Amino acid sequence: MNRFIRSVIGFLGLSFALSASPALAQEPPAWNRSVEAVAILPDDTGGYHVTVMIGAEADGIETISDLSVDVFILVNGMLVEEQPHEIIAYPNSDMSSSCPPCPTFQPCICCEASGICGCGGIIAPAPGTAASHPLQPGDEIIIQAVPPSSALPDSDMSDNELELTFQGEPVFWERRIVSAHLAPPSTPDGTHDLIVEWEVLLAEITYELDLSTEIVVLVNGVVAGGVDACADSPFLISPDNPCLSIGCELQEGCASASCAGASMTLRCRYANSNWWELGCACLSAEPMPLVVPGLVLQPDDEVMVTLATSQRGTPNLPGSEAGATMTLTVPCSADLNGDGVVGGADLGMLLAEWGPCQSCETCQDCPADLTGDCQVGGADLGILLSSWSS
Ligand SMILES: [Ca+2]
Ligand SMILES: [Ca+2]
Ligand SMILES: [Ca+2]
Repeated sequence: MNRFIRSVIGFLGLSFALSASPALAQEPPAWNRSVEAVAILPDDTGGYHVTVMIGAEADGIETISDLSVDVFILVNGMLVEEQPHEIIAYPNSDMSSSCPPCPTFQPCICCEASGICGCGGIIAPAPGTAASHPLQPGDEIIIQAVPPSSALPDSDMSDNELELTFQGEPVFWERRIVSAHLAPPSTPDGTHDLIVEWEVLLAEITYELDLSTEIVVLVNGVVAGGVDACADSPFLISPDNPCLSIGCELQEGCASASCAGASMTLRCRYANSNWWELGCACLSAEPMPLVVPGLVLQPDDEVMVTLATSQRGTPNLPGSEAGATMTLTVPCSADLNGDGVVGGADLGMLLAEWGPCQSCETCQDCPADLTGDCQVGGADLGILLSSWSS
């Protein structure tokens, strides 16, 4: 969606220039679709599924607009698949609860009061009906997004085609949670901090991707908090050498990424993914840590953390949801004696309880088991020490 972001910025710049010059007429409405990215994933027949990410935008519309698109997939010049896709753009006055937010734009996108609207979405055939393609290394794949005659034409056709050479390996991207845990509060009625480490997997990407992510915390099914992983600037992946062509060694530089102004190098590593049981992929050299502060939790709460796609980011691929969600246990308070501070007395109680818990149904059963694994050990000690009252 980076191209989309750039085009929005371009539009804003143009609007400013026009408003500063009253002699010029207002910019007419503009519609655009674009091919943003392509994933090529193995299926269980030995062939490959092709999944396409389409961007759609409508600037300055005042009526419901048809942005439908026909997606054509060509292999070595032969048309092998056609996916008609309905996309409806609703101006702000028609926005309703039935119109989903980005990036799942199917089948509609909603436009903001500013008159600028845009979304990206994954176009993938439904499971079981997906076309299987017997791809060979070296095959030339072309994706085209063509407005059907019944829909509004594109104002810019230069971004409606994407071409790549199949290298014989899957092409995918994925975000996943490496670890997540709740820090116990330092007082009995205190709040919890959620510490999340996340990473990206991607292989054979040949174009820039925006993998910006938001952490969303659900408590008993209700959104209770969250944080934008790249609030100030998008998490952009810029491919350099495709990972698989240089092997699964700890090689730096298969791609680079930036988040909130900080740049990082991704490296090739062995990785499990949903697509490729043990393959190599570009991964961040170290998991990226994030903290969601100040969660008010009760011991019986069901806490779930999810890596959600940022509004501006490339959606996750269908099927990659498993690594993007984790359910957590609310830890007991590190203030074991309940005197309002974490200190030497609590440390003494923890050491006295060292070893397996006799029971661990509630925090009262085994207070020093801060990790919830029904034993008191080094991990619990570490949490207690990190909660130490200053
Ligand atoms: Ca276009
Ligand atoms: Ca205490
Ligand atoms: Ca424990």
